[in-house]
Amino acid sequence: MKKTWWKESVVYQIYPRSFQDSNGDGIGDIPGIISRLDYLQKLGVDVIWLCPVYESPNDDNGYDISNYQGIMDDFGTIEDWEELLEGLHQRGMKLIMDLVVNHSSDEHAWFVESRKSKDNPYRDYYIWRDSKNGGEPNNWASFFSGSAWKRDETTGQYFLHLFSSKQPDLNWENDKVRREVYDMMTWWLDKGIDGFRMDVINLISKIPELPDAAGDGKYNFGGEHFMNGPRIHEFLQEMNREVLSKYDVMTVGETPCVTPEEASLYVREDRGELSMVFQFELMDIDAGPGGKWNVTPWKLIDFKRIMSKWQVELDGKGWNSLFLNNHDQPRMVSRFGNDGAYRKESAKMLATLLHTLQGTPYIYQGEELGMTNVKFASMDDYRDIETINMFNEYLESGRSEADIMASIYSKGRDNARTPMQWDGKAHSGFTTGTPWLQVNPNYTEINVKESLEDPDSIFHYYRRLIELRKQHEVIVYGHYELLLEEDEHIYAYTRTLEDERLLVILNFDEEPVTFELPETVVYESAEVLIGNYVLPAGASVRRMELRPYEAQVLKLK
Ligand code: TEU
Ligand code: CA
Repeated sequence: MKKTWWKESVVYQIYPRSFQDSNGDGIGDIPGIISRLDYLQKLGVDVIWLCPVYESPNDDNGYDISNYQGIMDDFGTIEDWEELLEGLHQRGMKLIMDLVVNHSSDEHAWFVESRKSKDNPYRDYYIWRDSKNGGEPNNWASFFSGSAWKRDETTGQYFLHLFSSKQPDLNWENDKVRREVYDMMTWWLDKGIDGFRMDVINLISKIPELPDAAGDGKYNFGGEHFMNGPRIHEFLQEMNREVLSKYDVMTVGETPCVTPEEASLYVREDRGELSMVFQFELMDIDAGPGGKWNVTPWKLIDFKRIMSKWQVELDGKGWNSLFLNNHDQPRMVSRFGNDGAYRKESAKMLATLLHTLQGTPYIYQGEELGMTNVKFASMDDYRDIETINMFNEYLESGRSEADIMASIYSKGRDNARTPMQWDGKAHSGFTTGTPWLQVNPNYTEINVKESLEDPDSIFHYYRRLIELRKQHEVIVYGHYELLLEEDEHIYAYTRTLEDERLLVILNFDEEPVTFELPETVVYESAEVLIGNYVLPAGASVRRMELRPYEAQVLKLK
């Protein structure tokens, strides 16, 4: 496998609205991020992925962009942004920007023009269709509830919006749209950024006939007609040729619903498309038949099967991204660990997994503190458009409020978006004003200040994991092999690179459990690289009594 800097890097994701407010308006901003660069450097991360900071009316917190080349007033100015980039580069860190080009805001100048008339030069920048049988052009559902179409009064035609009605989908069939996007990307790259995270990039090529989706609901998921569509690889190869190939950058495509076979088409090194993709197979592990809100218990056997499948099938072909949460997902310690009695142990155990698989690890802000999900008593305290739309739709369909709140508590996107917990002072040191979204009440115990002071904290454990990656090539490039496939409590595997070998042992249970190393793994000596408990002197790796959520990484010789 070819060696590159982005394979050896650890990425830290910043959701700017919730990271650090600098001026007391309750909204995180760029000067706030700048004031925390030393913190990020201390953690040791290599790359920052900055969620959208562009001009936006904030229907979807910046994922609805009204000007791709301007900074949102709430977040600061382009000069602030330039200072941020410089501050990162000075500290040896890189910056990747969010690229949201499946759709724009309806307040973008292109759409303002587009909706004016059927013969406006910008009409074909978006996807317009006539009504069918007096209703929408097809039966597709929006990801954010209801139809994916909205009728526009001016011309009587409908426009497509796979997300909110303030996020019209751009028409990638139009050469001019692609040219505009490539020019805009070039403009940012020439400013010196180090790459892009590409929002729902596998949705940009739709089957032009836009056929009805299967299903008998009023609106149905139409993914088969717009995910990994007919021209997707042509578009990405063109983007790579015209733009990306001219710079030494990393790209990560957000690609929901891809299999490893499909993913390899995006990331195979001989294809010239993307460095890696975010796939969501693990994120779907607790979704029931009705989708993400229908939460069902997950099993470790399935968890291991999914992780192993991606580890094995991409090995030697393309690069994995590794994440257990982000700004759209619940907090990992609440979902896959234990956010009660074993919060610290389980957060460290999950971190051990994240940092010892093959791929590039992504840390979502606050994860390094073991931040948890939140339970607000009232819907008035929620801000996320997906959550609010779902609440209204489900309430109308007769589901009980208690039932819906339970779904929100375990899956709502605001779980990840509560402000960063810096210290135990009012509003966790995030703002001196009123935060746009309330701080999780557990900030008095879980915060940066406490974590920096405690040598045994989750933060310091992450710091050591990141350091280890720099010292042992096997952590980055080693081949993965699953052990104890059928074990319902233990996740164990080896990583091998020539004569270097690691053994990773993780107890996913709150009960102690006995680990027995399969006879097939032969070794002479075992040295502990990192663990969340101290191994008793003389402990044997052949047979170990694992404590609740114990994690050990051993170097075998
Ligand atoms: O998310 C796309 C996506 O498919 C989902 O994860 C989705 O947001 C939702 O949570 C499904 O339940 C990206 C961004 O990460 C997200 O924040 C945006 O809202 C969305 O695209 C639209 O730009
Ligand atoms: Ca602010």
